[in-house]
Amino acid sequence: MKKIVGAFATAAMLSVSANAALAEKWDMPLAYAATNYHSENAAEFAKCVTDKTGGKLEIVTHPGGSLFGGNDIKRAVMTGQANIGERLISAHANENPIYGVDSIPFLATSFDDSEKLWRAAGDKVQAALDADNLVYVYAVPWPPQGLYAKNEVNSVADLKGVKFRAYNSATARIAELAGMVPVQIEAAELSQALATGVAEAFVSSGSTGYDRKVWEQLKYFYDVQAWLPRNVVFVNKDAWSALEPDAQGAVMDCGQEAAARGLAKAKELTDFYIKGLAENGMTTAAPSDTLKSELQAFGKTMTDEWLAQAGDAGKAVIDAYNQ
Ligand code: PCA
Repeated sequence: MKKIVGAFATAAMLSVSANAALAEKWDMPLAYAATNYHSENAAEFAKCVTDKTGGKLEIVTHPGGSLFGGNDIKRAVMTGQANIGERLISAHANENPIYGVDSIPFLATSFDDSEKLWRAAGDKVQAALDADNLVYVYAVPWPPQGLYAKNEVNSVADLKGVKFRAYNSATARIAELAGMVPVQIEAAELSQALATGVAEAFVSSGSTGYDRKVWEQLKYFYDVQAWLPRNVVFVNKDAWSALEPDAQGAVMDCGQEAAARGLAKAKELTDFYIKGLAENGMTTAAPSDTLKSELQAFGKTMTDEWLAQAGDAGKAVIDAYNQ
């Protein structure tokens, strides 16, 4: 009897360890706050994959830059330090201009146009990621980008010498064109940068201003609607290749759902965020005609610069978008 129980126990233990060997856990670094809709959406995506694979592939999100800061997430996933991650892709436009296609000022300024642009750029973005040892899963836009400032801004002259928080090369270039002083800061460090005077203005969506409670330092939000940048979720290619086909299918299915859900959330929350800024004492307004036309002139310069950098591939994307 004892022997039989022992044999059963051994068999049970073996099957447990066999399952354990099959089951995989992937850590998913996220740069933005746990309560931000991108992070909540990623947590739902992770649960979807875990459920669909019956726990064979468990994905665990780490929001707020807690596992890797925003600036380190892409490299971490490229090198397999994490198997999956989410990153503001335009922050990598210095590596490949195609990553900056979503941040060309005044090219695509509405959700619909931003979707159209992303469809036009899709193959090229995926190819760029592939060359970086990454597999594209899904992307979700931020709401349209506006200008945050401490003091009233009626024209670009009012921005001269201001310390400006940049999050990618497009925002840094705007700072340069406007005679501001750019400093690259992740959203997770934004509140502190404003509180200590390291930054006094920035371009972002209502979402990030709301998340970071920037009304504690800044008083003005101009709803410029300059572009809609994206967070992209990607997987390390070697980790991807090692997955069973059904797990790969689960990741892509859940990714497609996440793209649609995230887009709907972004649209739904756009006004809520701007109202939130106003309710907390900020002046929220459209930019003056002067400011708008000056920023549009920067947009023209930056479109030409982007096209010069991105060559034929870039031109093909813009042509497809304009069709
Ligand atoms: N929020 C992010 C990127 C764009 C946005 O709306 C940020 O400010 O870091």
